Amino acid sequence: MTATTPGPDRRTDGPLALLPAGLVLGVDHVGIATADLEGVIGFYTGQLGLREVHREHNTEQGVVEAMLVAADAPSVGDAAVATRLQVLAPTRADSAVARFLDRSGPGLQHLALRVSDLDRVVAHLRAAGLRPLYPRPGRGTAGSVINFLHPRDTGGVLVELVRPAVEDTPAQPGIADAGQ
Ligand code: V0V
Ligand code: CO
Repeated sequence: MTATTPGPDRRTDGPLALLPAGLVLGVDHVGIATADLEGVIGFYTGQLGLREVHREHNTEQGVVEAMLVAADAPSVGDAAVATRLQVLAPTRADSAVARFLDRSGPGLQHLALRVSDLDRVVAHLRAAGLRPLYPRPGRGTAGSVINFLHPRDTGGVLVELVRPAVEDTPAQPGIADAGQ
């Protein structure tokens, strides 16, 4: 059986014909909401050997967030290429994470897909009739830019679209503008 290699010309019909290849790169991270940041981090680092590679206070989102990676994740370049866990604790009562905790309790809050060009993906989604939450990109972790799709539009999962900061983006064969 011959392996098929995805390429820029692989889409010829159907809805995906509108989405250029090379824009959606994979799962960047999964977001876990908690009121107990240190407790959750302690579980994943202590029991499962993950390591914390980043932490910051995002005032726009009203969260403190920590990024964790598996200790044995591939280290091509750096941890930016590995799928991560993002542990989020609210810093104000009106933040999205605080509302999530009030309604649902601690647990999985969002799924983040890594994209190579956020503007193009958002434009594609708008053209398809979807409603990304932000009119302009928001500020994400470590200098990334982000937008979200409401769970009502996705079958129940809050989907984040994240374009990593340029220096965190591994080279993507065939994506000429990935570093811009
Ligand atoms: C709400 N719902 C969810 C949900 N949040 N369903 C699944 N996962 C979630 N996280 C459902 C809820 O059960 C209701 O379902 C319905 O949506 C309520 O909609 P709503 O009235 O719009 O609810 P709100 O006011 O809680 O707002 C939800 C949205 C909000 C998605 C609009 O959470 C938001 O703006 N999220 C984007 C920002 C964010 O999440 N920031 C934290 C991560 P029924 O009852 O209608 O069925 S920050 C981050 O990841 C960063 C910085 C990074 O990665 O760099
Ligand atoms: Co996130």
